[in-house]
Amino acid sequence: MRLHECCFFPLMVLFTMTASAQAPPAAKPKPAAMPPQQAERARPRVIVTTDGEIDDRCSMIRFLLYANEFEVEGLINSSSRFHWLGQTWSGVEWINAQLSMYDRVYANLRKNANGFPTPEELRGRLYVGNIANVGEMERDTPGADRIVRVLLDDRPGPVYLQAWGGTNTIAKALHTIQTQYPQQMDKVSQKAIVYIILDQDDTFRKYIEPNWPRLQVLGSFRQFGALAYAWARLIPLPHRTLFERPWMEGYITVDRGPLTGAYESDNGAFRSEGDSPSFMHQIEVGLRSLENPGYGGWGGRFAPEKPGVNNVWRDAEDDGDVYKPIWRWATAFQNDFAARAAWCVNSYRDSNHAPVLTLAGPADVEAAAGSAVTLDVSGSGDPDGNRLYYSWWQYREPGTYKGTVAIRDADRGLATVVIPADAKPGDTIHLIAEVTDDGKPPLTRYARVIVTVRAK
Ligand SMILES: [Ca+2]
Ligand SMILES: [Ca+2]
Repeated sequence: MRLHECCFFPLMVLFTMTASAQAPPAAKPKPAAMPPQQAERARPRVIVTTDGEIDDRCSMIRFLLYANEFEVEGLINSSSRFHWLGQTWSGVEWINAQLSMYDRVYANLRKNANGFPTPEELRGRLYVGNIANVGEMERDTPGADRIVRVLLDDRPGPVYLQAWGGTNTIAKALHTIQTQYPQQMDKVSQKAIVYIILDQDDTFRKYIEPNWPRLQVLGSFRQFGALAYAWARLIPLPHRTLFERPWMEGYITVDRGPLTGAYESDNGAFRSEGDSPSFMHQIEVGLRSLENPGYGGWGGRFAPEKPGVNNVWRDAEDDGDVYKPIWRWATAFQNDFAARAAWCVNSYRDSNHAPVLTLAGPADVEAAAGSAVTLDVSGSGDPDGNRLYYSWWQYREPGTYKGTVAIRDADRGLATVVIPADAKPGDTIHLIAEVTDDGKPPLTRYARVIVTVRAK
């Protein structure tokens, strides 16, 4: 192991000590030497459009470490109001350069998880989109054409169109569909989901929003800031520790091979990955965040912008903090990033892999006020045989019941929640099982049970 075990995150030590006093020892299956062959699940189809800013380049390294979680249908250069051809433009070769680094760690990544695309497959998905100017959506480009082909194909959606820069290449593709295949607009409105970071040109508000009123758009117009250049001001302690230089050098950028070695840190610290929420939203960790933009997950949480008028969702707040829907998960997603950085150089046996949660019973439950609901993930396991620590908690903001519920045995796999007497029929209560292993780094997965209150 090359991990620096001396500087482990202090909160986890505290959490581990507290939990170990109460939690029963979990069964220790024999650690496997290879990634378990899991049933093939449908992976989200994704298309990245990027303006190549330094923080896009940081985000792309994280993206490539998660490439097995997606069907990568396109990696497309686009412009933004910050960058276009000839204007602080980093060229189109940087993705190729990163794929060369990916090539060098690919064999090791495959030892640790199934489904990583070959470097050749990813190279075959590189396209140049609309880069000639800010907001340029007149030219036919290979990038825009690629988006058209994927949206019109016979395979099911959703297809996530990620705007790491401007939405202009996506807008060009949608305009082509509107003018050449108008009978396909309903299908495409159902199939595509656009995830916008910041809104970096005027093609969304001027073209996409008025012409595609039923297309689902997730606008991380402010929330992405938690992972952008101002992270040190917006992410509170103790999470912030996992972005500072000692942690980044200890777990990501040093001794983890050429891919994360190419990470353009800020004097050793996390620089900015403002665009990462657009794909972290689609990493399946059990939070059910793809079911409804209001549920929330690693890519943030959203609320309808103009209900009944359009299908645009934007930055929701947790506890009055627009950044919290992202930073509340930061310790977990940074440790997950660290595990994947270690996958680049370590064998399966010397790496950590996430717990696999098993929820007994339905994830959607109806219960009357005053009744008790059993919450059971006690059948969960860990592919490395790690011990598991459990925390059940109420994610209050996505639910319509705004009071607090009491959870009995919240630090056990098997817990009970009593539905409060003042909960009204139709109210919803979101309960999260957060399950963390004792591997290095510790890895977390989740289950979400949504209780809908019914009449007695
Ligand atoms: Ca960008
Ligand atoms: Ca593990």
